[in-house]
Amino acid sequence: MSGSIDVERLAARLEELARIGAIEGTHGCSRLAATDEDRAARDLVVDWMRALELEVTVDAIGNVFGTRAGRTDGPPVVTGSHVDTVARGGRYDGNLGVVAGLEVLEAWNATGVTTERPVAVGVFTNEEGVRFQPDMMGSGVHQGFFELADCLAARDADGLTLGDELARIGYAGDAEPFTPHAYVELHIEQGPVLEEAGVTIGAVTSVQGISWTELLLDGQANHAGTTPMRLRRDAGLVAAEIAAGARRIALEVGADQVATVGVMELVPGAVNVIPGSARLTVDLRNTDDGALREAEERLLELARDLAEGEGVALTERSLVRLSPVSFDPGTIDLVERAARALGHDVLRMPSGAGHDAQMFAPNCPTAMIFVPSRDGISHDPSEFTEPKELRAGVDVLHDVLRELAG
Ligand code: HGY
Ligand code: MN
Ligand code: MN
Repeated sequence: MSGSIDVERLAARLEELARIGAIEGTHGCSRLAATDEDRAARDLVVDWMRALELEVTVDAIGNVFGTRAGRTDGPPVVTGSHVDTVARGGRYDGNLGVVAGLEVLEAWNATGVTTERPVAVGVFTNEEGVRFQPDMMGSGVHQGFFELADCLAARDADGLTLGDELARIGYAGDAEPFTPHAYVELHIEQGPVLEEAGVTIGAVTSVQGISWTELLLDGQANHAGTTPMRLRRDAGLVAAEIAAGARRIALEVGADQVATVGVMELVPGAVNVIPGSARLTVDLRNTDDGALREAEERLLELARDLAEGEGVALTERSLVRLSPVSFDPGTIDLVERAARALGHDVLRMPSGAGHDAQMFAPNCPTAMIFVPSRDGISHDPSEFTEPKELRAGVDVLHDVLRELAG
């Protein structure tokens, strides 16, 4: 830990970021990827980076890196996360990892610490995948998992492409991707595990598999009053039955399986019109890839049967499919050792959420540090983590980065 870590300064920066796209009357914010709010948050972080005399670079998918020189050149140790949020998000998801990385570098600037290797703070484009799919897009392109051209061509609901939007907000860069010496990310847990265990630090062992599918249903809009039940081709009914079926499949597959229908749009969406079409998304996740595949197959089989039974056409589109990823044992050990040396309890645990770190894991020693989420809530404005827990997370990050950077 460093005496120069200032958790009030860190909290003030989280507050300043949270004011960008603030949701009235809450502590949360709305900052979808490549919107004006995302630009404002990026600009603020770049200002902080410049004030710390970091070398600021932007790559072709809009990832921003602030790099502090080491005594030698060569691949940097990277930390960081994302500043884009879900549509109604909290202030800690992603933002904590960026601000904590800057806090560590600021403490080193203040105390004249030098490191063998450079250390960079990354701000990765479109981690959330809400406006443009897939998620973890910037880190995925950076680490060669997603194709740059495909991601720049991704379109939002209004048909705007990410490439055009990055150019519009001034974050279409040309910095070359690179393989870090190591990657460590501080993030809120976003679930109930640490809080229920009464433990402050999570040493994350892996990220579970993620499967997102969009289902389009095309039936027949008709009059709600004059159309006999036997003549209906009700896309809304099929959408609702799929959502109920997703929950049943998750419970039947059991263990870590989770299923979420987060988007369900019925058209025309009028009280007296049978929905002619529907768009829904299904988010399936599991730590076990085989079980996840079983859940995916059962969900699609159910959707096809339900659609056929109602005479509704079904179009399936996979939005993202990521297998479970394990982090580096040596780096996980380093996280646990650093946390225990600081007097914190540590729990080894998988991550239920996707993270930029999972894109680095195949290419360099990678791990994550979790701090608790109050009531296990995240992806909601009420997301909260105690200042003393923020402090613990930054202290562990500091010591881990110091060791990795030499
Ligand atoms: O969906 C996720 O797990 C991440 O927040 N993008
Ligand atoms: Mn996140
Ligand atoms: Mn998130």
